[in-house]
Amino acid sequence: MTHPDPGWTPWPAALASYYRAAGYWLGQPLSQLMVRGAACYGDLPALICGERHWSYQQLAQAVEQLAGGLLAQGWQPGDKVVIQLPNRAEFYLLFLALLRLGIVPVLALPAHRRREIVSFCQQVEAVAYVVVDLWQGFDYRVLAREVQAACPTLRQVLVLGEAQELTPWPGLSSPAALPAHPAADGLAFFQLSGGTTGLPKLIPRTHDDYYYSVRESARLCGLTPAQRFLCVLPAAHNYPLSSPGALGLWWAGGCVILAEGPEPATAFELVARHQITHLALVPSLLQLWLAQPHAEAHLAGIRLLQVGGAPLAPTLAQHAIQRLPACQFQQVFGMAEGLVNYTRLGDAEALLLHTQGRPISPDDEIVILDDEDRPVPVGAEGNLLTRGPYTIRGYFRAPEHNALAFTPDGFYRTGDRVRLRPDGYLQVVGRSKDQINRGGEKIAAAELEACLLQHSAVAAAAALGLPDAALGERICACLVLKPGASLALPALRRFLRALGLAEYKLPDRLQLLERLPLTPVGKVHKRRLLETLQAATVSKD
Ligand code: AMP
Ligand code: DBH
Repeated sequence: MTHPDPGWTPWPAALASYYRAAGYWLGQPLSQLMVRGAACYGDLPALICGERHWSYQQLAQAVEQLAGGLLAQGWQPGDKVVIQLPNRAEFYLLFLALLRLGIVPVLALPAHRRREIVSFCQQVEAVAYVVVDLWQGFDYRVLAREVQAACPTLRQVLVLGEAQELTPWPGLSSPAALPAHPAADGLAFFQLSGGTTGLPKLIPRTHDDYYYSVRESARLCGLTPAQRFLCVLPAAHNYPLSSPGALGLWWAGGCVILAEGPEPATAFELVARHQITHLALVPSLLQLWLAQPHAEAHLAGIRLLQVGGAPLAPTLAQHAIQRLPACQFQQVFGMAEGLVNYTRLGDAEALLLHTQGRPISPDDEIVILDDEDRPVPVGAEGNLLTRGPYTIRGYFRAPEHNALAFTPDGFYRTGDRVRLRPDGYLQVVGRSKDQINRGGEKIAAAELEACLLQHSAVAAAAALGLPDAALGERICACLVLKPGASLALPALRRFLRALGLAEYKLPDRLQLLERLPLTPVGKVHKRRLLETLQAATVSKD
């Protein structure tokens, strides 16, 4: 074989044939979703963004035209493009147009900043970067110029809105003969990992594997053309994109309505205006929404309420079930690396309250191991590892990290501590990975620590997730300062922002310490540190 190393690990050939034979992998690229949508659901509403509406037919056409426009810019199949757009229709149009062309997008989030975007662009050698002009007071064109200066492979920055000297969003009147649809077993796009290392890792998803997870998710969530899904989480995130998310809705013939954000008053207004029937929330949002006056009246039309992305307290789940009796409640425990678990419609309340569901596929292999990689007894707590028809076999161009994050036989070490019940349902009890889950947003402690250590006043640093009633966890930076140095939280946050770190990764709290507790091998003893901080907080109360 003379192919250059693609940087990602395909499934072994025997397993791939098995997944095809089992009907999981159809040999169809994700771009078929829109072709099929136009054929099956033609004039039904597919997408609403503000005052703009698209039927399935119109959406398919708009995607083809945008693809033509991108070809006219000189973009080519196989190119890598970082896209960073807020919840606007153009995000989906661009994503689908790129899939149609076999151009591989990296799905950055609007919250990402220079440090993350430069890392994505450099890792994939991106030829283009797509942003909006201004959003929530932030000028992405300024960011784009900084990114361009750091990334020599970037030939173009495309801007939705006022482009200034950058390239404007291509006009939709560029009919062109499009190339053939891409190969289904090839790389479709990069999803992002919350990560556990110093730099964010990229998740290579193929057409075959993602399409399978989307179809099955739509089926087991009982989606029909009557479903109307309000997307309030960032549209590029794996959960609202595929579990079953917008793509699942389009498989089933439903309609996706975009909200710019999860703010309850605007979301409730959209729920009413568009007769929304389906929501996908993280626990902190569920709590916030239910605390609003007349929440149950606002949400009375919801028929499917999904909650996932972070641990959900059974009391909050119970509260939601009681207050929204006409609604099916569902827990979702998923990861952008693949494996997604759902409680099933009609499951007993005990399952809905106390489990995070079971895997999508009968061929999702689940093993629970102790810290020495030995199987634990059935029902005992341990580390969750998984392998299956839509779980990646390795991060992109990360051989050293992959040797730790995957077993030699291809199981992904999720870093989640779980129990596997005899009935096949999982309960998430914690995590072993050094990650903070702040309201569903994942922060790799190592990445934050690497940034903290760049401050000239800092001698040693540890980032911790402190339990928080609203967000699940908040970020605490525990620092040992150099002799004579001083540092306060606002200045620290300014420093990290200037390093180009995303806002959601900035510490909520700063704890100065004389020294950090260490384990016998000299690593920071995070459990002890957490216990010390919690004890100190309790004694202060
Ligand atoms: P990522 O790998 O960045 O996509 O984040 C996925 C991680 O989010 C999982 O490995 C879990 O740690 C966490 N997560 C997702 N859903 C849930 C859930 N329902 N309950 C607890 N943790 C969750
Ligand atoms: O947290 C996640 O990453 C997540 C949660 C629910 C996810 O990727 C998913 C469903 O697909």
